[in-house]
Amino acid sequence: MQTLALFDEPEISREPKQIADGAMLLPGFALAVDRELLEAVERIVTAAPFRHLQTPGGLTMSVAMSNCGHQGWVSDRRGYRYEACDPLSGQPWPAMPESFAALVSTAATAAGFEDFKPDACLINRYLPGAKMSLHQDRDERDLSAPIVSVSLGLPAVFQFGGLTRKDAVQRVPLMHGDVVVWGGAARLRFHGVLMLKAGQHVLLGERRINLTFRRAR
Ligand code: MD6
Ligand code: FE
Repeated sequence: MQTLALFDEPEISREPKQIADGAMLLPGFALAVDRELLEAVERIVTAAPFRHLQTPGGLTMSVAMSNCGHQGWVSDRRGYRYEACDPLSGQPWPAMPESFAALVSTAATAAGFEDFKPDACLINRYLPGAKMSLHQDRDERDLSAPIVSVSLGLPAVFQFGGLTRKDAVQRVPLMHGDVVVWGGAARLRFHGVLMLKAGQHVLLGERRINLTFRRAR
């Protein structure tokens, strides 16, 4: 009885779930390649280590970040922008692994966005206590491309709002292996991540890693 009830739980279904017009949750879409993704992340952050960026307002972000791909998202006192080189090393960001590009393009197609070719992958690392305040992703030149986001490690609660900061916010639990694809009418919605709760994940221990793929240029 218990087991049957568990299989009926909507939150563990693998069915794609529409979060809003233009935004889809693909539960477990990245599970089959989770180890491969994490090995690639290890290689990338050996070359371009996680760091806590400063906001233009002078605050230090609780989420640590790195990037791979032709463009990397950075923030400092001068503002938010994309840079081709890691400011820490002066070297180009590590290349985006073929496995990332393939997964992301398949996910985008499954959500109705054909031919997504990301040039930027932001890698976010959350330790317990880290959070991301409500924001819009609007530093990309071409807002017609979707964004694909892959969650790994500890579960988090994604906040999904509207087109203005004061709009009501939905809470969407994101588990290890979940992929979110959004674009079109959802592209400029406000969103954030609630403070990460302590826990232990079998592959990542006390961490959550999020990969966010975009077309920046
Ligand atoms: C995160 N994600 O999940 C932060 N932005 O850690 C984002 O800020 C985000 O997941 C745009 C689209 C999807 C995302
Ligand atoms: Fe974002």
